[in-house]
Amino acid sequence: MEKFEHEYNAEQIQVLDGLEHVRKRPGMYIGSVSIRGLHHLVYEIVDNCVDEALAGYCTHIKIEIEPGNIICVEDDGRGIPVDIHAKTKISAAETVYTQLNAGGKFGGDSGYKVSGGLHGVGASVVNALSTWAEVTIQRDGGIFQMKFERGKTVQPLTRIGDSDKTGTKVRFLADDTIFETLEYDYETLESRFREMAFLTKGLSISVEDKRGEEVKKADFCFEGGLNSFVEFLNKNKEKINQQPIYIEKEDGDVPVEIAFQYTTAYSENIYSFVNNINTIEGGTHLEGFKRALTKTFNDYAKAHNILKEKDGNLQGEDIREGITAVISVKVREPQFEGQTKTKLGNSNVAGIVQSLVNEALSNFLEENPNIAKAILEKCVSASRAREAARKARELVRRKNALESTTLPGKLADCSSKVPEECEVYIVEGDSAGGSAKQGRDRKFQAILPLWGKMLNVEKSRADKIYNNDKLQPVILAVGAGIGNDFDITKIRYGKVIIMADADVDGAHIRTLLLTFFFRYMRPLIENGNVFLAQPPLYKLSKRGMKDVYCYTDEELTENLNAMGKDGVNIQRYKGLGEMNPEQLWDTTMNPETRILIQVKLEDAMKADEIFTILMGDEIGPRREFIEANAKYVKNLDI
Ligand code: 0RA
Repeated sequence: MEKFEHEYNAEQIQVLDGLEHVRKRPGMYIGSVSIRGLHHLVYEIVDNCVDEALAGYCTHIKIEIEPGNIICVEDDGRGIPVDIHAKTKISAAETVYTQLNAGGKFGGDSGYKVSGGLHGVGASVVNALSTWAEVTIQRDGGIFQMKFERGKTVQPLTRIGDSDKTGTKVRFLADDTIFETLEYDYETLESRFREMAFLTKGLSISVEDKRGEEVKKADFCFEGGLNSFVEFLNKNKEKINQQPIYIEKEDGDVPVEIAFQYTTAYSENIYSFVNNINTIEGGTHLEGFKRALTKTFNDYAKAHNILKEKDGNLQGEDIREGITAVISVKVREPQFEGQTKTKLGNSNVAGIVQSLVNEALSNFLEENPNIAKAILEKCVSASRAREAARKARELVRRKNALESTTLPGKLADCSSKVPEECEVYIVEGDSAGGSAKQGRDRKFQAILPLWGKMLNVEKSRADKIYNNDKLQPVILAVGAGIGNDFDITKIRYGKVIIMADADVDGAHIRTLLLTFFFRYMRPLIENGNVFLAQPPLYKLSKRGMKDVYCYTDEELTENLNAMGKDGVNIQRYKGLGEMNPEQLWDTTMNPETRILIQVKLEDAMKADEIFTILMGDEIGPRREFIEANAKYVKNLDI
C-alpha cells in the first residue's frame, strides 16, 4: 500500500487556523447549530455530488442515515482527484476536505458553484464540524481512503485496494459538542432531496433511514424536471390547464427552466430557485416572470377582445390567482440580497426571464385558445373580486371613521399601547370569553371573543373576507390591514394568541384561523407573532395539597405516580368554559406559568399542501391525511 506524502508547512498551519475558526463560530458558516445547521451539513455534501451531476458525470446519489446518526453520501461521479496538489503538497482530495474554500478550486467545472448565502461553504466545513469523517474515493483503478477527527487528518489519503469503478463516498458523524441535536429529521431531508431531484432533471437520488426498526426510504428521479415538480405541488388541486406550461432554454449564458399551471384555488404559489437554492425573498428572476405574465395575458386579452380597450388592464395579482409555478435559473456569479440573503440581485436576469416567458407563453396561448379563455375568465373574475374587495375595505374604513373608532365592539382591549408588550387572545365561545376577560391582566392582555361559524378562507375570495363579520373584528384588532396591504409595522399586539378548546371543534377553529393568517397575514406568522394557547387537560386535587394541572396524558400518569392514586380527584377539562377566571389565568394566561406554542413557517410548500388538503375541495386527500396522521392526535373527543 502506498501512502501519500504528508507534511505540515506554513500553508497547512493556516488551514488549521481556518478550521479552528469554523468550530469557534459555526453559525457564520452554516447559519446555526440547531437542527437546521445539522441538516445543512448533509445538504453541503450532497450539493457537491449534484455539481458533479450538473457537470455530466454523476447519475446517482445515495444518502443513508445509519444508526447513531452517521450520514453516508455516495455518488457515482468521477471521484475527487487524488493526485498531489502542487501548492499544498498534499492530495487534492485532502485539500478539499481541510482547506476552507478549496471547493471553488476543485469544484468541478460546472461553473455555477454558488458563492453567496450559506451555500457552497464546502466539505471542509462539514469536516471541521464532525467528530469524525471518512472519505473513500474510487478512481484511476484504485480505492483511496482518508480519515479525519474534528477536521484534522488522522489518516492521509491511502490506497486501500483496486477498483475499476469511479465515485466518492463520505461518511461522517456530526460533532455533539457543537450541535444542539444530532437527531436528523428524516422527513425534512427527504423533502429537500425530492426538491433537488426535481431541480436536476434525470438525476436519481435515493435516501434511506436505517436508524429505527422500521426502515424509511425513498427513490427520486424525475425525467420531467420542473414539470413534475408542478404536478407534484398541484396533486390535490383542481387544474385549469391539465399539462403545466413548460419552458427550458438558455439565454445569455443563463439557463432558465420554468413550469407553471393554473388551478381553481385562490392563492398564488410561486417558488423560485437560483443555482438550486430556494430564493425565498424572490428577486430579479421572479420579477421577470411576473412582468411577462402580466404583459402577455393583457396583450392576448386585448387582441382577442376578452378585455375591451375601455376596460383597464388586469393587475398582476389578478393574473396570478390560482397559479402554481416553479422558476429555476443558474447564474454564474449570483448576487444575493435581502434580509436572509435569498433575493437575487443580478439585474440582467429579469430581462432574460421576461423575454423567454413572453415568447413561450404567447405561443402557448395562441395554440391553446380554450385554455387561454379559461385562465382569462378566472383572471377577470379575480379582478372584479379585487374591485369589490377594495370597495368593501373602503366601506369598512369610512364606517369606522364615522364611528370614530377602528376597534371592533367585542374587543376588550388592554390599557398599554406598546405593541411589543401587548397580547390579544382570540377566544372561542361566550363563556370562555367571559372568563378570559375577568381573568386577564388588563394592562397588556386584550380579549377578542369569536362566535359562531368561522369562514373558510380557502374557499373564498378577498371581497367575501373583508365583508365577513367573523373575520372583520380580527383584521381590525390586529390593526395592520390584510393581503398585499398588510403592514407588519402596524400590528397592535406583539402576540396574537389563539385560545380554543382541546377538542375537535377547537382544532377546527384553530385551523380556520391559521389558514386565514397563512393566506392573508403571512408576515405575522413569518415574524413569529402567532401563538397557540395550551389549556390543561386535567386538574388533580387532593386534600391538603396544591392543585396540579396536567397538559398531556403523560403528565397525568407521571403525577398520579408522584401523588399516589388514593384520594386524588381527577377533573377532565372538556372546554375552556369549565374554568373560572382565576383558573384560566393560572393555567393558560399567566406568562409565568402558561405554555404557549409559537406557530412557525418552516416550509411554505408543505404548509400550502396541508392547508389545501385540510381546507380545500377534495375529500379523498383529506381523508388520507387524517388517517395517516391519526396516530399523532392525542385528544380526539368525538
Ligand atoms: C473536481 C474534479 C473532478 C472531480 C470532482 C471535482 C468531484 C468532486 C466531488 C465531490 C463529491 N463528489 C465528487 N465527485 C467529483 C475530476 C476531474 C477529472 O477526473 O478530470
